[in-house]
Amino acid sequence: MKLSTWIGVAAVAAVAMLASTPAAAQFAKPEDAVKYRQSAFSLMGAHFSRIGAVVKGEAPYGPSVATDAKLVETLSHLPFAAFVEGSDKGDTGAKPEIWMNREDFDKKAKAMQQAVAELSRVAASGDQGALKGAFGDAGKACKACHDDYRRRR
Ligand code: ASC
Repeated sequence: MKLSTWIGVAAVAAVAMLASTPAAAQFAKPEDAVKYRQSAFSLMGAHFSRIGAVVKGEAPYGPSVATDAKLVETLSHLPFAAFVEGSDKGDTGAKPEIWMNREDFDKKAKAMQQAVAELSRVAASGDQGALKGAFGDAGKACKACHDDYRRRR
């Protein structure tokens, strides 16, 4: 095998190893996982709220809607790998029920990811009339999880 082929094979193997690293191994301490997911949710909330302001007529409709929606879509893929075992304690609003009903939690997470992907699609299409509905659906998907799995703080 040529050297360049070997380098290619090694690179693919390295990426595959990184991608399959268990989520827990990506965080030195449970608090790091809590901080990571809170950061992602905080950014999601900030950009989602900006779209909310447009939907409510408090801010003008414009290209920022598509940018904000794309960010929310991208960010929606970050938090869930950080719900590692043992990170239900400390400064977190995550209820222990997440780890007791992981399948349902993951299902709701996926539903949210699909709803914000649809919101992003609508926002990118420039169809202003469809924005409110897609925003509402995404908000409902956020809330479905919060109702069951987020502690009031
Ligand atoms: C937000 C935000 C949430 C969701 C949720 C939707 O802007 O910070 O957590 O929307 O309230 O129901």
